Amino acid sequence: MRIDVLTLFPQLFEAPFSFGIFKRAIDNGLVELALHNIRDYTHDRHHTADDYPYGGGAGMVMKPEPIFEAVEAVVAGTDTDNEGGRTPVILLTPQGRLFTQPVANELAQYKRLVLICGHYEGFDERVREHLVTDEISIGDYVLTGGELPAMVVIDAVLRLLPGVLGSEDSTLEDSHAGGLLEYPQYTRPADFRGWQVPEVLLSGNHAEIERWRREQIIRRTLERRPELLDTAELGREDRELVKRLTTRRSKDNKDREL
Ligand code: 4FV
Repeated sequence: MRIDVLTLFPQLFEAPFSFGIFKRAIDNGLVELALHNIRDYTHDRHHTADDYPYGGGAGMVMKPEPIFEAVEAVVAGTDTDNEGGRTPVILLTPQGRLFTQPVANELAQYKRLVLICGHYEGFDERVREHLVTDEISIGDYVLTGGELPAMVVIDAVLRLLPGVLGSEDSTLEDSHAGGLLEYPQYTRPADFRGWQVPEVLLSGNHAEIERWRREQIIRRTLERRPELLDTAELGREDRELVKRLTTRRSKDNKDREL
């Protein structure tokens, strides 16, 4: 996969992708990360990439010209090699659709992605209207720039690509992989400060371990993110467990009220 990033601060991307898993993936040619400084597509002496908002108001707005020129230069003559159709040109913005695991899975299908990182108050609206194919938000909060959101998207997408994660790291059991939270994990020592690892995990009884883990997934999701249960694929046993746990919980609440 090739990811082109348009940013005013390309140096921000050096560190996160020059270690560990991503460095290996880039060195193994599984991933090509191309950083483009938006200022390189300005033509005035000050390399101006932002300007005052029409209609007044605080802050500055990113100018359309350098962003259009940068994207057109980056994607020029390349759309054809993307069986999946047009290369997604994605704006990182709080106004975008929420970034989730299913969105990461979707983006991981493409051979190319173009990510545009903003700063200041945001982008001239004509960038949204006439250039980008998608807008993504990593969450309902406001950051100083789109670089960290772009890194989040890159991290979540690259780890899904075949060969990026070593065999020991599987994405299959991730939280959210099946739309539910993950089961508790333990490693040695079995006794840490008197806190024991659950017996079942030391039993070697894999069927029992699988049952315990599934129950933990349901319990934890019900406790922390019950809304996820509405959209997840639940088996019959899962649904019975949810019913049992919710009835018990409402009974406990009633008892508490008494
Ligand atoms: C953001 C987010 C985000 C808004 C103003 C950059 C900042 C500044 N991007 N998910 N949340 N962007 O806060 O994607 O331009």
